[in-house]
Amino acid sequence: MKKTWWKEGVVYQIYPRSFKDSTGNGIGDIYGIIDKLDYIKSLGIDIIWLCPIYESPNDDNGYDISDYKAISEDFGGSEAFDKLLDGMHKRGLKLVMDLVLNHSSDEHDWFKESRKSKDNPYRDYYFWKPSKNDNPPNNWVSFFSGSAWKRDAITDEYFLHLFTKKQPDLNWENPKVRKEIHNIVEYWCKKGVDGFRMDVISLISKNLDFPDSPYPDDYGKTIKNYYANGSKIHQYLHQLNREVLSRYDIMTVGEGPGIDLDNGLDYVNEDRNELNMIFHFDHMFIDNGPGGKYDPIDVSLPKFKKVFSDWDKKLKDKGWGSIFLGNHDFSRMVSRFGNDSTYHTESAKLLAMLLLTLRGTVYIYQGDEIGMTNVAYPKIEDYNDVETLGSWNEALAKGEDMTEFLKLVHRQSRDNARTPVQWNSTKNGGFSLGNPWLKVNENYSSINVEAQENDKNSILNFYRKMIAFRKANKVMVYGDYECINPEDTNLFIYKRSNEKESYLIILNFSNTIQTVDHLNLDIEHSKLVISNIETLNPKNELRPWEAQLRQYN
Ligand code: TEU
Repeated sequence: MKKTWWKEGVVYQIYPRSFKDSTGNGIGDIYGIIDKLDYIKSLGIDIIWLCPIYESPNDDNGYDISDYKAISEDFGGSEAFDKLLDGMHKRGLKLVMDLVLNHSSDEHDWFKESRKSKDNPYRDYYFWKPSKNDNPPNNWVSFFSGSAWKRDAITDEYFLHLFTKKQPDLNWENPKVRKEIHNIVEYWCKKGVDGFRMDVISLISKNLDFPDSPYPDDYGKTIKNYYANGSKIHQYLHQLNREVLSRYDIMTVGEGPGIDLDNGLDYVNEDRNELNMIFHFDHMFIDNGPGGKYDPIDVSLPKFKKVFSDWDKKLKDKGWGSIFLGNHDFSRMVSRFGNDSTYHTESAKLLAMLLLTLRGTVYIYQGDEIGMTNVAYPKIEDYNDVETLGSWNEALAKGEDMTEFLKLVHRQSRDNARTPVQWNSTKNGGFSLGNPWLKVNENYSSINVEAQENDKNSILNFYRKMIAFRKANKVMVYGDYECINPEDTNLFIYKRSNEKESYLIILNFSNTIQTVDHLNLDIEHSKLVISNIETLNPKNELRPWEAQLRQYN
């Protein structure tokens, strides 16, 4: 297995809007990030992934880019960016930019031209189709509800938008589009950035026949078979790699709906020269019921374990995994996979131990290092996320019980992860002196960075301990992984080992005491290295949400 910096580094993901506001306008910005670089460094982080900071009308908070080479003035513009990059490199931190190349904003110059006329030179930068019997060209539905096609009055044709109607899909079939994209990637490489997270990269090659999906009620199947993994996806990624990426020492991680165990390795197989890593969602959609995200089911621990075990096996020889339990698109990990009330601290630390003892590159989402939790705003008007609002309006139109639906929003909204970072117990959790664009979670007075800095047993200091341990013990990065108890519904137990050392990780994912005697773990021949509960446990049993990292003699 080849060893590289991006396999060993620990990544910290920043959603800039919610990180730290330096101006008082209620929106987080680049100077706010600069202000916190020493904090990030103090965690033991090596790499920062920044969600989009380009010029954007913010229909989807920056995932709708109107100028790929300009930094948004809201965030401080290019001067702030140069200072950030410089400040990071001086501290030995690497920067991964988020690139949204499947679609642009409808306010991008390309689209403004494209919509003007059918023979405009930019027409084929996007997908335009005539109506079908006065209806959209096919039955495709947008990720954010409603048809994926919008009729444009100027030429009376429809354009494709798999996300909001302000995010028209770019036509990668057009060599000119690919050239523009290569040029953008090259621009940022030359600026000195260290990598890219490529948004919905699995969607860039479309089925040009645009057939109706035969599974209108099974969105996951429609995505996998019709939107994602198109016939030219690997050709395009390979070309991007050959012509630009391969000339720089950078890391790439492609994000993608529709990426699964059948096709995942092809994106990252080191013999193919495409991407270094991917984000799949097998564990992140694990609580989606038949009706999708707003039809949630309980998380099954055996299924959860199987996702990690299957992917480890799939990627261990020729690929490399991405280990994450949350990001800006999902509920908070401690609220989803842990227990954010009675066992908040224990379960947040247990999840930290899980993240930092699996094979793959670890991604930590801002605020998870202090155990930030889901929020429950009292009314829909408090929410901002386009996906949440789309689902809300759809439910409303269907005549659903909206009091019940608000409870689902509390559980599932992407805004759960987007509430401002809780720095201290002053106004707005120290995020902003102004009016935050999204309300701060009220629990900031008890859950915040400052309080945890002062507590040696805090979640924050446990993250520091786990990151330091991982970096000092490369067996946690490269060592073999073996799950001991795939079927158990309460405990997640696995080994990490190489020729020289062997570790046992025991995680109690339940609110009750669990015993391990029946498992033949040979615990007598191991010593406890790290535990998430300070008081010693004299018995061979695991207390609720107890996590132990043990080393065999
Ligand atoms: O997300 C893609 C994606 O798969 C999400 O739409 C996901 O299905 C959903 O959020 C789960 O609730 C990426 C970005 O991470 C997201 O923030 C953007 O909104 C989206 O692409 C469009 O660019």
